[in-house]
Amino acid sequence: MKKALIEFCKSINIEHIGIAPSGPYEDLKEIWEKKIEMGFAHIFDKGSLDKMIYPDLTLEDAKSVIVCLFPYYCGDFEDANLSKYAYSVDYHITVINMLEKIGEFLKKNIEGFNYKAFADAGPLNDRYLAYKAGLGFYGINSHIITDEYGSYVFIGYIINNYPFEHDNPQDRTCLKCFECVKRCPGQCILGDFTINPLKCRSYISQKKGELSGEDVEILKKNPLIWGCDVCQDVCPHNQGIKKTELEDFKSNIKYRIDYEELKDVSNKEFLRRHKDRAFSWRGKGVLQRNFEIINE
Ligand code: B12
Ligand code: SF4
Ligand code: SF4
Repeated sequence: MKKALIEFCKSINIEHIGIAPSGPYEDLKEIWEKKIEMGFAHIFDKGSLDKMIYPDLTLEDAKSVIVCLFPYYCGDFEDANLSKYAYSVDYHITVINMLEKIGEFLKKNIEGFNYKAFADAGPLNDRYLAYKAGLGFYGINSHIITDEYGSYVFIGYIINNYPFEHDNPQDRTCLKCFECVKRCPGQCILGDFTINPLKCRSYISQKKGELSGEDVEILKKNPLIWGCDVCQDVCPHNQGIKKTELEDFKSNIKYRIDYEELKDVSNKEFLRRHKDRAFSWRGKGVLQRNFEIINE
């Protein structure tokens, strides 16, 4: 069945697929408890820690987790002011659609097959699953990195009740050149494969309301009004990589929002135009504020 699953995934352009065990993930629990101790956990809004460790709290008869990567690199644009992950239609939509295709295929081929598919907003830790499923290795910048597509890959997974044979993690990490640590605008890459998310420019660019003086200084260090790509752009694993083959991530690209649009268009109209984009979920006010801070 695993062979049939891999074949099916290839037929819909998913090259990176692996199987993670269905937990419990005791090693992740330790990492997470450390994060809570350091005061970094409250922004994640992840529901209960138990749900992250025990997949059977989400799917009662969970036996394995199918994990897939979705490459999204489609080139560099000199005058971009949005982050690469937000150039295309919102990846949550694309990834869930593709995972649902896999779920439907397995439902037709396995009696009693049951599953739940997630991307980003699910109960488990996406990077941990990709690591466990052998799909990539950890970078000091905390990303999951692949040889072909670098770290510009989204992660999605399907908790399911079929005991697919697990894959093994890759026994390697990134090159540890520490270029990401040196160049990070928030100086928040801690050197142990984790970051302080509260000082991450990506987080600050998505924060609502008035920013602290320190946050403003961090924001000013880079021209992107949404997200941050510095720790990926400088990484040697992201040089000379392949562009995505996925239609959704290479077509209908929007890498820049002009100030006139932010200033002159109502929030309602802005959302009508861009509601299928990852950069729009906080509304246009946050983008306008960022633009003004960065270009003052
Ligand atoms: C909250 C969140 C954020 C927060 C906090 C991020 C953070 N690093 O903590 C903010 C808003 C800052 C953020 C920013 C970004 N995010 Co984000 N984010 C998430 C989310 C929803 C939860 C992450 C989380 O729980 N973090 C807590 C820390 C402790 O966990 P972690 O970094 O995910 O993974 C750790 C564990 O797996 C652990 N670990 C476990 N086992 C092992 C084993 C070994 C050997 C090692 C070394 C480590 C290790 O170490 C990892 C590193 O800290 C995930 C999706 C999800 N539900 O998992 C996406 C996710 C991590 N984000 C993603 C992306 C694309 C981004 C941005 C690049 C967006 C942008 N361009 O602006 C930046 C990158 C910032 C960075 N350097 O991480 C992708 C990453 C894909 C990838 N290839 O790794 C994810 C997986 C979404 C997805 N489904 O594709 N994000
Ligand atoms: S996304 Fe930007 S601010 Fe966040 S860790 Fe990477 S380089 Fe630092
Ligand atoms: S820039 Fe260097 S240290 Fe940072 S993730 Fe890439 S290889 Fe690792």
